Amino acid sequence: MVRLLLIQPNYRLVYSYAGSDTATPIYPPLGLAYIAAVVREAGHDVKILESNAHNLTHEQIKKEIFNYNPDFIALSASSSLMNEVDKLSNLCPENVKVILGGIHASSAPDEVLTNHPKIDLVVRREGEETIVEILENKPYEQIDGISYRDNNGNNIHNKDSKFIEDLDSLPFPARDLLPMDKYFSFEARRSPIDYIVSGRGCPYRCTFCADFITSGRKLRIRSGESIVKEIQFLVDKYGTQEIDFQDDNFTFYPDRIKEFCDLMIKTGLNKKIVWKVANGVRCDKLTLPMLKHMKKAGCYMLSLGIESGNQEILDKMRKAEKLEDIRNAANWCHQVGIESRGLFIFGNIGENRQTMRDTIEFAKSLPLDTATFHICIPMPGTEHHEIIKKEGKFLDVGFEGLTAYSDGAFILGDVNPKLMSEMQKKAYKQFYIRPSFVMKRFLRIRSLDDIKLIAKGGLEVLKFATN
Ligand code: B12
Ligand code: SF4
Repeated sequence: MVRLLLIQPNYRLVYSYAGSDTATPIYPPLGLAYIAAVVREAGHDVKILESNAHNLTHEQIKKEIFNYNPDFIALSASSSLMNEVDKLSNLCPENVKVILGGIHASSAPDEVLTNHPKIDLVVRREGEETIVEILENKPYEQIDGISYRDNNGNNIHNKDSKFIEDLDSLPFPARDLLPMDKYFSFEARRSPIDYIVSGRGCPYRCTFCADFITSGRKLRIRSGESIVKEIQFLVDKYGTQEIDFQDDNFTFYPDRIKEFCDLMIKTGLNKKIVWKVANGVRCDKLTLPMLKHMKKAGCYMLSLGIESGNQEILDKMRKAEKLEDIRNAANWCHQVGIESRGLFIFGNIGENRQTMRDTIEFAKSLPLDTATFHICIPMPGTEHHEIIKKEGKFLDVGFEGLTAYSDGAFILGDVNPKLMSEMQKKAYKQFYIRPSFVMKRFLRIRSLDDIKLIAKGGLEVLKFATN
């Protein structure tokens, strides 16, 4: 038996929603919780140090590491967290192997091994099987999906590990190792809120999206039965009242959605919790009957992955979707009473001021309840990143600059940070501060909580858009 300490870095050091600390949600690190569950099942001792939820200082983290005295320390990070990863790995004792997994490790293993000397080992893609092999001291050459330095300091990348085909066979994430009372989202309708991943991977090829790097191009889904079992467990154990699905492509298989919704209704869970998909669904996969059924099964909100209001730009980003699909989806959500949030990006391939204006006008023309306008962040491993490397220019913004509310990290054609920021602020102002929208929000007030939510959300957006 070995002791593994998993560390979730504090993402609030580099990321905030619309520039607001109080509006920034605190999410559980589900990837690490999956890893922990599997490691525990394999008979090892494991702890998750949630420095994000606890807002720990480096001094406190150092103390925790010392007290737990682990054999291995493993961290998870998105690209924007890599400077923090350096600081954390410097806190680790010399004799302890330090492992990095997650999206940045999977996208840029060479970068990690070359520029982050305290990281001994990189785990690419899904880590559940690989981590157990590492802990059980299998020789590195025999472990698929890892990258490491050989004795001469050369970077070695073993062949990829296989994706886990049967997601139902995984244990639920080890939420008992997480501070479950710390997670919150200011826009949740009910609390406590929890998060579920019901599928991994996506067959589409949107140029800006990094999901395929850890999860692959094939969508693997959990059965409706397995999801409902997890929801029931969360309701029983934590009194969960709201679920947010973090899937890459939740509605891709209509039969699975039907099975899930039928079970929610049959078990009565649709009366106990509400649920939403805030990470975004494809508009072309929604139908009116599907949305009606989802509403009956407890769904109250869907984020629509719209990205752009200009067809040519959608085509260039390989979204494989028509503006008409998007308009239908937004109208149907409105018709059945499911709130919709439009997710938009500025700075896509081929954009200019006019295409960004088209996006703002399109957003305003849809019956959306909310919208977010992100600055495009070309992440390593994505097609957009490759195109900028060849035809544009990356700006030196550091890892911290790789977030959707930073100033922008590249120049490509007409797209530059100044234009993206200007249009992002315009979009927030024009979308939220218009009489018809404000009126609609006020007409929908049902409780004191609604007023608080609208006032808080409104203030944050106003602050961001006007500063
Ligand atoms: C939830 C989420 C968030 C949450 C935070 C979640 C958290 N606790 O960190 C919030 C909303 C705060 C967020 C913010 C941002 N996010 Co985000 N987010 C996600 C999302 C949708 C789901 C993550 C998740 O839970 N996945 C499910 C679990 C099971 O998978 P996993 O985390 O990948 O873990 C598996 C493997 O990666 C691996 N693994 C992971 N960690 C480790 C560690 C070890 C040691 C090992 C062995 C293995 C391992 O094993 C796990 C199990 O198989 C992903 C998309 C996605 N599908 O993953 C984007 C994603 C990670 N986010 C992304 C981005 C760009 C951002 C933002 C920059 C966006 C912004 N608005 O500015 C910020 C940056 C925040 C930050 N600094 O980390 C990109 C990251 C690209 C990159 N190279 O960094 C992704 C991939 C989305 C995308 N389409 O491109 N995000
Ligand atoms: S943006 Fe959505 S549809 Fe496009 S590749 Fe990513 S997960 Fe798939």
